[in-house]
Amino acid sequence: MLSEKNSTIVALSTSLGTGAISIVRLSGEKAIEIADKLFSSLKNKKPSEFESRKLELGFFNAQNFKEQILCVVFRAPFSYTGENLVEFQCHGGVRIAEGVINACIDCGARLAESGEFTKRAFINGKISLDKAEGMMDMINAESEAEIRAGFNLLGGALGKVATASQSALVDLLSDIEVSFDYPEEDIEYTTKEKAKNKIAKINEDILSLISTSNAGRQIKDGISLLILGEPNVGKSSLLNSLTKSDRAIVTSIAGTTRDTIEETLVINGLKYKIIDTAGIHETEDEVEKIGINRAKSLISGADMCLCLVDCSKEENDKDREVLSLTKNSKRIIVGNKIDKTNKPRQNADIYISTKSEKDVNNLKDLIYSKTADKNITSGLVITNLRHLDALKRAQKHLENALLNIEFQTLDLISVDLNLAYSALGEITGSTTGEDIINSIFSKFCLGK
Ligand SMILES: Nc1nc2c(ncn2[C@@H]2O[C@H](COP(=O)(O)OP(=O)(O)O)[C@@H](O)[C@H]2O)c(=O)[nH]1
Ligand SMILES: [Mg+2]
Repeated sequence: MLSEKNSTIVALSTSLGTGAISIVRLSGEKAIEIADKLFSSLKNKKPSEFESRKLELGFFNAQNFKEQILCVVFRAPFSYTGENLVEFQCHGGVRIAEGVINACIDCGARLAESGEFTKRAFINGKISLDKAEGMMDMINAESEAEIRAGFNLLGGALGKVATASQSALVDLLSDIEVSFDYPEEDIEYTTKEKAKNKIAKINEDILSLISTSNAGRQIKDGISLLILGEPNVGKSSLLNSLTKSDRAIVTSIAGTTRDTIEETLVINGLKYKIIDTAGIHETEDEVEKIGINRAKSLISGADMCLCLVDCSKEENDKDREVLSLTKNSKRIIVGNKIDKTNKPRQNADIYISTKSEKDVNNLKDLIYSKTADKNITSGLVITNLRHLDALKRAQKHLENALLNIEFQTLDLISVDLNLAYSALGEITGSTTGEDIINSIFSKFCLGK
């Protein structure tokens, strides 16, 4: 609920479990009043008398325990939520934090919902939706590239572009409004030409953002690397040696891997999703057949195929099939089992041995250099599907406006411009509906 602004909420803001300290946050109209009932400093001062943002040592008096802890008061609007906010920093441990929370609840607070502190920050204008999402992306990041993308969002890089495009649209809409007042044809004509150029410029800006979304998907989900090759060529061994794990079963029995196996790997700060597959060959085994078809069906969607061949042997039909299946894909031909031969008997882009680990690190470097385009490693990237969807809808309306401007009057164009404006506003949250806002914050962690 966006409307329930007045209740005072409380939650554990550090993670649940045993640790050095726990921080309990209390936010809302009665936060300081509640804190006054529970805490007094060593000098016998109450939180309402504390200086803002200054830690005070004192005693927390709950019904069942008395504990020496730290307390800090943030007064509205200069707090994370924009409301009065009190933080209690106590010794770590589930029971102590629980005691502090329960005491706050007994005094009139209620337990916060997931993301409710940040939702209040949004409602109070402390943070825009895109920034809040960037912060969450940083918290959940598994790679440096994700942290960078989250940091960009949190810094407002996307919000700035969206807001700039919105204000360009507002300018344009007011120009159009003026032209209604002077409807002589020549004025209409110049306004039309000007309008066309302005719309085209905004459209270009948005298209260039949309064009980063593939890189954004790769940053968030990982760049997919599909390992393909005949049975026993060393696919599962490669997955294990790239990820330094024993994730996939390795045996000398052909057909061991029947389903796809996925693992995550980070190379130079980029996340990769490695997929081990069933070996490609003719088989009567029904389960293996399904696995082989699955492997084939993944080829077109993979960001990169690693085609494994056994370079100690001559090329065979199965190798040829793998190479023909991937001929239109981005791929690296990897000659495995170089430890078994002095001279490779097949052409490959790189020769390695998963057994002796020879040149596996060079393969990582090669993978990185062939997949890390500049969209991924720098600049503003669209990593969030909600943002992408809003941009695409805005772009569609701008395109409509550009199509129609030739043979429609400007007042009709302004309908599409208004729709583009409101689609862009969904990014920062200025035009986002309550349901969507609630669903975004519900995905945040408790106490955030
Ligand atoms: N000599 C040698 N044997 C390897 C190498 N890589 C894998 N093997 C062996 O080849 C067999 C099949 O390996 P596996 O990873 O299960 O192949 P997959 O069927 O393609 O997944 C196992 O006995 C591995 O130990 C390598 O680089 N050199
Ligand atoms: Mg295998």
